[in-house]
Amino acid sequence: MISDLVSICKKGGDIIKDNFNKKLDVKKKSSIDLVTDVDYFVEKVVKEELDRKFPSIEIIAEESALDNIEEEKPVFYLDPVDGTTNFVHGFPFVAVSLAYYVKNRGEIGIVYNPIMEELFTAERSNGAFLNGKAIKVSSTGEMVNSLIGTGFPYSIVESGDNEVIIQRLRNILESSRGIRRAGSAALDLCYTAKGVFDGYYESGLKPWDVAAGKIILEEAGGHVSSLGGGEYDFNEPWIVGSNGLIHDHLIDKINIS
Ligand code: 2AM
Ligand code: CA
Repeated sequence: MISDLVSICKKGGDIIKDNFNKKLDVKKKSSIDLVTDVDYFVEKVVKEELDRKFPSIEIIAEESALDNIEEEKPVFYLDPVDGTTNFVHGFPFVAVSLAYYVKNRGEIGIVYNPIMEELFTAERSNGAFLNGKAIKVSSTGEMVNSLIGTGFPYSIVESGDNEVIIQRLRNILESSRGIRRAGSAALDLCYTAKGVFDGYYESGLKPWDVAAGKIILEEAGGHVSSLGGGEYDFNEPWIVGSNGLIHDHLIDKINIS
């Protein structure tokens, strides 16, 4: 199954690559939440291919998600373009993210960045790979030696009260080597899996943003949790991922509200 899914993601990725740095028709879902015709087109092509190969498996995809999904059933989570703002602005941190879940448990995760030609893959209990080579998380054990990824919800503009978000940033800035805000949750999780980031946290995400990256990070030896440190599920407002070693230290800095 995974090789079929990789081929399908590559088809989607080719469309992203062909349209990167081209003039795009950009629409707004909210004041800073963008969508382009490429998001819709990649989603259409990937969904058609999935339907053809795996007709009985439900697909939950960003641009056509329904509310009444039975997540107990086998399901694909698809984000056709994760990092749409990056895509629109020509920042090359953009990916197709596809995951296969059975009974709410991740079985396969694929995150493909066609611009940087990075294909992250993982199957449960079989390790995580970047372009076919095994990857694993960093061995950094202290916050002071850590690079931390994060992201901010699109609602940050409307919400007005962002003091807690700023306080978390302050805590990380004052305790780590630095913060990166790269703009793709799927790739942030993969960069934690690859040992580039030592930890990552974000709120306000949807299943298709994190479903694939979560398996990849776990299979690379990392740990994923809620803000309180308990098990992460898609209903949790916050996701925290790390190499495992700094996990509690990271939570200590951000679990402040
Ligand atoms: P997107 O590019 O597919 O929209 C940036 O911080 C990351 O968070 C991206 O992966 C972005 O996904 C996602 N993101 C931010 N706010 C979001 C929201 N309200 N709903 C879904 N995804 C969001
Ligand atoms: Ca998207």
